[in-house]
Amino acid sequence: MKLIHLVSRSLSLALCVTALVIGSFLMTVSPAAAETFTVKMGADNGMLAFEPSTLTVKVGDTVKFVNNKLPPHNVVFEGAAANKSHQQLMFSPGESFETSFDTSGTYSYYCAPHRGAGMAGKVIVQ
Ligand SMILES: [Cu+2]
Repeated sequence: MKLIHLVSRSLSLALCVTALVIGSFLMTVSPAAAETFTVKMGADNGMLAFEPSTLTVKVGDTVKFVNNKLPPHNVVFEGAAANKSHQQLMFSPGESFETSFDTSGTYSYYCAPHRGAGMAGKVIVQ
Protein backbone atom coordinates (compact mmCIF):
# COMPACT_ATOMS: atom_id res chain seq x y z
CA MET A 1 0.00 0.00 0.00
CA LYS A 2 2.82 2.30 0.90
CA LEU A 3 4.40 1.69 -2.49
CA ILE A 4 1.19 2.54 -4.34
CA HIS A 5 0.90 5.71 -2.33
CA LEU A 6 4.46 6.65 -3.19
CA VAL A 7 3.96 5.88 -6.88
CA SER A 8 0.77 7.89 -7.14
CA ARG A 9 2.44 10.79 -5.37
CA SER A 10 5.39 10.88 -7.72
CA LEU A 11 3.01 10.37 -10.63
CA SER A 12 0.95 13.39 -9.69
CA LEU A 13 4.15 15.37 -9.25
CA ALA A 14 5.24 14.30 -12.73
CA LEU A 15 1.85 15.34 -14.08
CA CYS A 16 2.17 18.74 -12.45
CA VAL A 17 5.61 19.26 -13.97
CA THR A 18 4.36 18.12 -17.37
CA ALA A 19 1.41 20.50 -17.21
CA LEU A 20 3.73 23.32 -16.27
CA VAL A 21 6.12 22.58 -19.11
CA ILE A 22 3.33 22.29 -21.67
CA GLY A 23 1.67 25.40 -20.32
CA SER A 24 4.76 27.54 -20.63
CA PHE A 25 5.42 26.06 -24.06
CA LEU A 26 1.94 27.02 -25.24
CA MET A 27 2.45 30.51 -23.91
CA THR A 28 5.66 30.98 -25.88
CA VAL A 29 4.30 29.60 -29.16
CA SER A 30 0.90 31.31 -28.96
CA PRO A 31 0.51 33.93 -31.68
CA ALA A 32 1.86 37.40 -31.04
CA ALA A 33 -0.40 39.68 -29.11
CA ALA A 34 -3.06 41.38 -31.18
CA GLU A 35 -1.95 44.65 -32.68
CA THR A 36 -3.71 47.95 -33.17
CA PHE A 37 -3.39 49.68 -36.53
CA THR A 38 -4.26 53.30 -37.20
CA VAL A 39 -6.14 54.61 -40.21
CA LYS A 40 -6.25 58.37 -40.64
CA MET A 41 -9.53 59.87 -41.76
CA GLY A 42 -8.50 62.57 -44.20
CA ALA A 43 -5.03 62.22 -45.67
CA ASP A 44 -2.14 64.39 -44.49
CA ASN A 45 -1.96 65.98 -47.94
CA GLY A 46 -5.51 67.25 -47.62
CA MET A 47 -7.15 64.62 -49.80
CA LEU A 48 -10.53 63.22 -48.87
CA ALA A 49 -9.22 59.75 -48.30
CA PHE A 50 -8.49 57.16 -45.67
CA GLU A 51 -4.79 56.69 -45.06
CA PRO A 52 -3.89 53.91 -45.69
CA SER A 53 -6.95 53.11 -47.78
CA THR A 54 -6.07 49.42 -47.82
CA LEU A 55 -4.89 47.85 -44.62
CA THR A 56 -3.96 44.22 -44.04
CA VAL A 57 -4.27 42.88 -40.52
CA LYS A 58 -4.50 39.54 -38.75
CA VAL A 59 -7.51 37.99 -37.06
CA GLY A 60 -7.88 39.55 -33.62
CA ASP A 61 -6.21 42.83 -34.55
CA THR A 62 -7.82 46.19 -33.96
CA VAL A 63 -8.13 49.12 -36.34
CA LYS A 64 -8.28 52.58 -34.86
CA PHE A 65 -9.80 55.24 -37.09
CA VAL A 66 -8.49 58.66 -36.16
CA ASN A 67 -9.94 61.95 -37.36
CA ASN A 68 -7.18 63.79 -39.20
CA LYS A 69 -8.01 66.33 -41.92
CA LEU A 70 -11.16 67.84 -43.42
CA PRO A 71 -13.74 66.52 -40.97
CA PRO A 72 -16.46 65.51 -40.47
CA HIS A 73 -15.95 61.87 -41.29
CA ASN A 74 -17.50 58.59 -40.34
CA VAL A 75 -16.87 54.96 -41.14
CA VAL A 76 -19.61 52.87 -42.70
CA PHE A 77 -18.86 49.21 -43.25
CA GLU A 78 -20.72 47.50 -46.02
CA GLY A 79 -22.64 44.25 -46.05
CA ALA A 80 -22.46 41.83 -43.14
CA ALA A 81 -19.96 44.02 -41.29
CA ALA A 82 -22.38 46.95 -41.05
CA ASN A 83 -22.49 46.52 -37.28
CA LYS A 84 -18.84 47.61 -37.14
CA SER A 85 -19.75 51.02 -38.52
CA HIS A 86 -19.38 54.30 -36.72
CA GLN A 87 -22.26 56.18 -38.31
CA GLN A 88 -21.97 59.16 -36.04
CA LEU A 89 -19.94 61.93 -37.64
CA MET A 90 -16.65 62.82 -36.00
CA PHE A 91 -15.91 66.51 -36.03
CA SER A 92 -12.90 67.06 -33.78
CA PRO A 93 -9.36 66.31 -34.91
CA GLY A 94 -8.00 63.35 -33.00
CA GLU A 95 -11.44 61.91 -32.34
CA SER A 96 -11.30 58.19 -32.88
CA PHE A 97 -13.02 54.88 -32.66
CA GLU A 98 -11.75 51.35 -32.68
CA THR A 99 -13.06 48.11 -34.04
CA SER A 100 -11.52 44.66 -34.02
CA PHE A 101 -11.78 41.84 -36.50
CA ASP A 102 -12.35 38.27 -35.37
CA THR A 103 -13.09 36.76 -38.76
CA SER A 104 -10.89 36.75 -41.83
CA GLY A 105 -12.13 38.42 -44.99
CA THR A 106 -12.20 41.74 -46.80
CA TYR A 107 -14.14 44.53 -45.15
CA SER A 108 -15.06 47.47 -47.36
CA TYR A 109 -16.06 50.76 -45.83
CA TYR A 110 -16.62 54.37 -46.79
CA CYS A 111 -17.13 57.79 -45.29
CA ALA A 112 -20.75 58.78 -45.83
CA PRO A 113 -20.25 62.57 -46.35
CA HIS A 114 -17.36 62.01 -48.74
CA ARG A 115 -18.32 58.80 -50.47
CA GLY A 116 -18.91 60.74 -53.69
CA ALA A 117 -15.36 62.07 -53.47
CA GLY A 118 -14.07 58.53 -53.28
CA MET A 119 -13.35 58.42 -49.58
CA ALA A 120 -13.42 54.67 -49.09
CA GLY A 121 -11.16 51.92 -47.95
CA LYS A 122 -10.89 48.32 -47.00
CA VAL A 123 -9.48 46.18 -44.26
CA ILE A 124 -8.15 42.79 -45.29
CA VAL A 125 -8.16 40.38 -42.36
CA GLN A 126 -5.92 37.33 -42.75
CU1 LIG B 1 -14.97 61.88 -44.84
